[in-house]
Amino acid sequence: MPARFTRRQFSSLTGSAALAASNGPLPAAAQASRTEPHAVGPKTEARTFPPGFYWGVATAAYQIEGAWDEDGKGPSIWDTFSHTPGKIRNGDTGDVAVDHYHRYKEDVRMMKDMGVNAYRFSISWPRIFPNGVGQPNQKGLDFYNRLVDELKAADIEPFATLYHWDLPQALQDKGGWQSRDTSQAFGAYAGYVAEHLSDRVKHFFTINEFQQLADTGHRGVELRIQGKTVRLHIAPGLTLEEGPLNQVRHHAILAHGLAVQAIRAKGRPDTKVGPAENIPHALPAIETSEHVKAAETATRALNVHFLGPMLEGRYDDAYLKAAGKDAPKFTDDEMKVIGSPLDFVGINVYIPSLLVVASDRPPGYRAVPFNDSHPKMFSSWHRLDPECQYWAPRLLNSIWKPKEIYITENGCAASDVVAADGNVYDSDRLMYLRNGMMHQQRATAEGIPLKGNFVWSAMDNFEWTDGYGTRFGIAYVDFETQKRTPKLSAQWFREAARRNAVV
Ligand code: PNW
Repeated sequence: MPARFTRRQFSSLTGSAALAASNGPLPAAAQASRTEPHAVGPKTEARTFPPGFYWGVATAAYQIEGAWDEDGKGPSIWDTFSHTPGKIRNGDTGDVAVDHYHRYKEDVRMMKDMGVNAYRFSISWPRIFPNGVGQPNQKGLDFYNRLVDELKAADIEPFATLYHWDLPQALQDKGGWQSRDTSQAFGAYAGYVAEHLSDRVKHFFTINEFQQLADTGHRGVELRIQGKTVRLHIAPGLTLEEGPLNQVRHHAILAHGLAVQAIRAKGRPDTKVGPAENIPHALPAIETSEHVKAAETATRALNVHFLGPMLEGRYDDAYLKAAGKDAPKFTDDEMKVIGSPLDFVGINVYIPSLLVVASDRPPGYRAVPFNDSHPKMFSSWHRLDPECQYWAPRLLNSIWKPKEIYITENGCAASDVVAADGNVYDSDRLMYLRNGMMHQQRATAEGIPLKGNFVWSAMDNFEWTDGYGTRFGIAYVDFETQKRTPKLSAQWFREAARRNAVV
């Protein structure tokens, strides 16, 4: 069964005949209002994105590929973690996932049908270097060659992420991100991939979500959501003290910088590179210059470990002072590498870290609590604030002025089920994406260089410690049969992408 929209699915939902039949013709008042000066109607000009905006979807290797030990792939820390009893809900693993390794052609076709013009996927480091370093595995590279060719043939722009958490286990066994050698190995791997793919892949993201790599993997993080504490702890599942954790954080940004330099050295001259960071940021409670300034100050303070040093080439003095003996060990040369100039900054935008107001006292802002009744989406940690999609790029832009910005992830989980008519009516995701993209559109209208958005995710997949219990796709996947069914949100996406506007 090819994963295309069936004519029946489309016409039953979007066809005008069906609409007229179920809802009747537009009431006279609504028709008349179209000609009035303050008409609210089907005009979308005001919600249009700049020409060339990328309407993308995103995935990650471990979450979709499966084929965990095929064609010479080495094990990653996620293979180890998911094979450890008790780590993943229901004992799920990514061994098969959604079998994208074998079904990539069908998946590219489905994305094309969903109106996607850019696809962010990640490359599995242990497929290319089974031991992390040393001899590359040609069969692993071949998979990505085939995928990229398929995307190009479908006119979908490939955006490749080099690290989406699946560190080769062989490197973990030698200290993982606690060792500086891992940063060096990542640089070499990035250069190798750029050398072989940059004739077709023009955009590379180095590392996905530095805080998850470092903090969530090496200590665990806690959030307060609706009055409850939510704890997240992912592979390799270590619990480090502050000093070693700061060193892991440092090695992650060093790896990023070494990858940027390797891509410049080995890739084609027109290759662009940047990080994909889950930018912690503050929302101003009220949009006045003093509260916005407070949100800027807070956002800068929230980014002292990762984006700050990457974009400024130095650690914040107050951070180093406060860390004291736990501060990372680093050299001036390393800071130059970390601050390597970037072509763009990718940001995953899900939740604000803080809601702030201005304060006369240091540090110049005051966090106000989120109400226990503040709404959330289906994931335990997912506080709902569509405004993020405006404030994250705006604050990133005003603090660091990157050349270009991409929203590399934006989406939500939902309790999706297949209805009797075969459709998946993900009303909450539809609401979420539409509202979020209104705020992205505002950012572009104000001149913020936001060039594209990648919905997380193209299809349901292995949601890390939640296993297959939390669905993020705009296409539904039956995990037994691997059948793909684009959801209602995919139909919305297709129409919005076609009109390059929020609809
Ligand atoms: C991201 N939070 O993880 C990852 O990049 C994806 O692989 C993942 O599937 C997706 O978002 C959905 O979870 C996040 O607590 C995990 O704010 C946690 C948070 C944000 C992103």
